[in-house]
Amino acid sequence: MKPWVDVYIGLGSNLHQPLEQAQQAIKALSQHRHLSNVTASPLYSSKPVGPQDQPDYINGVVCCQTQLGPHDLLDLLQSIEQAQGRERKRHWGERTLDLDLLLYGEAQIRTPRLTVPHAFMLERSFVLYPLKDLAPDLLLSNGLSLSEHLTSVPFDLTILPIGI
Ligand code: ROI
Repeated sequence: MKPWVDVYIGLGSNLHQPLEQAQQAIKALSQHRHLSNVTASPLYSSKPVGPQDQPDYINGVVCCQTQLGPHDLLDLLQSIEQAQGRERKRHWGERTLDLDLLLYGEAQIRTPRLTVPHAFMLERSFVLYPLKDLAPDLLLSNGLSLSEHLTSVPFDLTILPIGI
């Protein structure tokens, strides 16, 4: 039997009814036969990182367990993005749905397709705060706790008052 691994997935959308995109993605993850114990953070609205002439984003984080390897999991995430008609207009620009593999257990992965932990996750409030909602005691691979990181990243999000 392959081991079960705890994974964290970042969710972002700012095109084509972003809230529905995020909720649909959470549903697809929850129903997938290769994922179990799927839990989602609250959803947040956030100002774009990157060009400012694009709509605000909906962001959240999903935690689950899987026996899939990291690249198979990446394939699964990309298939959900495609199923929801993923559209990306420009670099660091608006997108229908991003599902980013943030953490795969404690693995450090660097391949042409995948960098885990996600390269920018420690700088981004829209990743760190929903991650804290799910795993307040998480220790990161650089030896720091999530709370220690949060002291250097201001809370600039709006929590959405919507049950998911
Ligand atoms: N900005 C915000 N606020 N949320 C995102 O999910 C997001 N995703 C991106 C870029 C374009 C970097 N900016 C973002 O990929």
